[in-house]
Amino acid sequence: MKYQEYPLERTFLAIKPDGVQRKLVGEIIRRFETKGFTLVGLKILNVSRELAEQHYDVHKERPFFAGLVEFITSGPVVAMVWEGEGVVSSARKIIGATNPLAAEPGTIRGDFGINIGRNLIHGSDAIETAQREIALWFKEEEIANWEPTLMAWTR
Ligand code: 3AN
Repeated sequence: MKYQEYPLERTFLAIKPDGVQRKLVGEIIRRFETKGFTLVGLKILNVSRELAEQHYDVHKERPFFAGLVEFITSGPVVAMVWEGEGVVSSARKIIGATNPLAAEPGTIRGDFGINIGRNLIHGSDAIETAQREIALWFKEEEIANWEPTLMAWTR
């Protein structure tokens, strides 16, 4: 049976402008690769105000909403889709707590950040959120399908 008939869990991750400007893209990708997850979507882009507002829609009533949109549109962002069993919650653990000062050492935010408004990376908080965010940021044809033989060692 084909691998595509067993779709694995997916999450959406975005390295924010601070992570890109600090040249942490390789370091961040390395952490998810070496954990064993599979990269199926990857692009660098300047985020439009419209995309930013849709992405952060759940926060639109929060006082920091304008700042969030301002920041995510301020420079290139690396948008990614990662695949693997349990990837949504595992990626959140690898990323660490929202406030980098509270994030454990060993996590991305714990190792590289100090500012809640500059917390380096976004990760979907649930499977349903991931589906919404992947559809918002990626076209169907921008997602790669790995051959089952290549996937075998992670399953
Ligand atoms: P997370 O990114 O850990 O899922 P959320 O979804 O609660 O955190 O918040 C979305 C983004 O909003 C965070 N990544 C952070 O950049 C920003 N944010 C959250 N809380 C605050 C806050 N109190 N002040 C400024 N920015 C915040």
